[in-house]
Amino acid sequence: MSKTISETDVRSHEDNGFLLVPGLVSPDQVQALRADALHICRGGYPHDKLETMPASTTDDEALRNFHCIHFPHKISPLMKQTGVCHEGIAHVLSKIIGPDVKCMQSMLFIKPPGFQGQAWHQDEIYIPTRDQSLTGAWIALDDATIENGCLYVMPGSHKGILYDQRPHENPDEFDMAAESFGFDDSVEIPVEVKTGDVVFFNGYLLHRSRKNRSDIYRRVLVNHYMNAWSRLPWQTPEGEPAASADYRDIVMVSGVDPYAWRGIEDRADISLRQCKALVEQQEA
Ligand SMILES: O=C(O)CCC(=O)C(=O)O
Repeated sequence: MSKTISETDVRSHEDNGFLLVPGLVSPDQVQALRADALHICRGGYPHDKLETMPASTTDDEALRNFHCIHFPHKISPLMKQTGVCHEGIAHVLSKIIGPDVKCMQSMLFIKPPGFQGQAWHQDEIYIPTRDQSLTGAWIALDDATIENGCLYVMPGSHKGILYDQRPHENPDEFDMAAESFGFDDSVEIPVEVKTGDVVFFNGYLLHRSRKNRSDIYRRVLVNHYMNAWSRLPWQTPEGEPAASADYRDIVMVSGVDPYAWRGIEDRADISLRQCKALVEQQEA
């Protein structure tokens, strides 16, 4: 039986733009997701972007190559079943988004020791839903602390605008993604969490994470969801009318798909943000 959340939790998410649900993913499920993350990094799922590593490669050697793997659920049935479609996560989403919920993206952050975080941003800049229902579910596969680069949020910022972005000037702290600017960030708070906790956050919420200054990996699976009734004009192929565009490489996780008649597409492929590339980029 999945954990249920209270009306107070739902109100808190509405007011603050984020909600921490402790222990939503069980220790067994975390263990399976960690093992699967390692399997992906070792090239265990055949894919031209993922080199198969020799059996002699240590776990550390396999993991430390990767900062983030986008769309792991497209190659791993476990990332899809246990991660994207997690029953407890789907239940919480059905309360904070609405009964009908779809997922369009997953991201597996490995974030090894010494590697950077993400500068201030809002996820709706990248994934623009029509009804502002974009919601991230940030699943901690390790304890996330200030030292190893936990999430920081600006409570209530989801009630504001989408801010402009610019290149940031702190490559030691943040990776190459642009930063949002034009707001007072003095009220940011760190969201330190335990393994198995899940942080839900709205796509307008300003958030960032800092460099991993510990010797512990900070593994996180982040999946993005939205109201299934809102079409998603994202990654629209050239020639498709923008006004009615709807990204259909989705996974339904709760309720019914109002646009089922449009079918499901197979568009997204995994992409890698590799540590080596980041190091070389910084040294260039
Ligand atoms: O966990 C992180 O380092 C950043 C995650 C993030 O920015 C996101 O999921 O949008």
